[in-house]
Amino acid sequence: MSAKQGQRIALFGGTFDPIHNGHIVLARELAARLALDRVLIMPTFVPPHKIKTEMASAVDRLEMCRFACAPYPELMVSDLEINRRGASFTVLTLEQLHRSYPDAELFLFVGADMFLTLASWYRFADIAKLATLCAVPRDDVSAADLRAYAATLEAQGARCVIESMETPRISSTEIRAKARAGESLDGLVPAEVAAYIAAHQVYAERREYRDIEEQYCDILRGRLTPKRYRHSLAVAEQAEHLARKYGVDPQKARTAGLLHDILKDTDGDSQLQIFKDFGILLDAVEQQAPKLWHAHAGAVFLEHILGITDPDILLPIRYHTTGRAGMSGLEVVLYLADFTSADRDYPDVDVMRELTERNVDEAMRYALKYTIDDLNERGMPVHPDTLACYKEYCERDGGAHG
Ligand code: DGI
Ligand code: FE
Ligand code: FE
Repeated sequence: MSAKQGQRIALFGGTFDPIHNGHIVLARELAARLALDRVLIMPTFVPPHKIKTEMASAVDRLEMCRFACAPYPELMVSDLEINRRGASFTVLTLEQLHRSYPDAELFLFVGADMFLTLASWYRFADIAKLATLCAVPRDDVSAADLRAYAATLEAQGARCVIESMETPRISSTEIRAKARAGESLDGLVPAEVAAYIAAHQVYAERREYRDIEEQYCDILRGRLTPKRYRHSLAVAEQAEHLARKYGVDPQKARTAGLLHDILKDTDGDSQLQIFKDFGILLDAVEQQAPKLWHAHAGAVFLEHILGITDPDILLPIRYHTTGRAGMSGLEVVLYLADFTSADRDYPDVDVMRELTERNVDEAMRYALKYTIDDLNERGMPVHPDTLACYKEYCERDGGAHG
């Protein structure tokens, strides 16, 4: 992206599934009225488990935007959010734009219904500092409604612009239905977009959708080295196997195994940025041990960026490196799967595998002792969670033997 300093740049985000003439008219009209140099049309990433079957792929949504915007120099398509492969909070996207264009004045277009919820958006105060907020009234949300709400936002320091204008009433839902039925999309989308939809059968009825796991794999391939990717697949297999054996949910174990090292190959600064973005403070040992970050940052990333909400999946990932006192069955399964997956080849991996098959408590004691001894030898700090976990399993042993 290239933009001169001091430019006026607007962010126009949405699923754009597909982009249509209403979006184009709106973006161009706002660009004219607000004297904008550029409007960034930014299709949002949709996490795998939230994709509805009739949705177009991210690639198709992006391509359709590119075709639609090509004739207009003031419109520019941005793949920033889709390339991040994670749902983006508006504030994080604005911060990134601010870093890219430090002297630009930023504007944020928000749909009329969403505008009325702005005060509750993540880090709204920072959004308000970064951009002027713009909305356009519609049939169901009047200019008066928007202005009244804007006044409450302005009282919190926001700058707002409410612009009334005539734009074609077009719905993406209706376009998808027509496309599926093979009806003409004339007047609804630019001709190039209609041609793309037809040529690629973007909304065809019999479109096959890949399952969620395959889409997670896509995301992992984009973030991990080939070796670490293979490790993740192996841990998923082993976690599923152990889950069946020890009576916990095999599907959840598999998902946790697949995703447990998602940030292992992400650089330290980016991991620290994730902690910062979500207000997480590292404890003393974590601060000294970057190797521990990927588990904690990974869980935060999966929760906030990929939108995974199930604690049964998040907690095993959060604690897969240190363990902790009071681990759930799924946490133990992932912890042991990481030690015993098919790709592991440390000296006593066979002992570890044998114990894991035979007795979970003994396996945990062995793995934790191995880790603690190894860290001690290398003069590295052992995390209190690791020690508390080890202590718990040692006490359990005491109980078993009277
Ligand atoms: O990510 P993996 O390599 O698959 O495995 P992991 O998540 O168990 O990471 C192991 C690394 O984390 C290894 O380099 C040792 C380190 N580690 C594990 N527990 C502790 C620890 N480092 C410190 N400083 N303290 C710990 O308690
Ligand atoms: Fe790990
Ligand atoms: Fe691992």
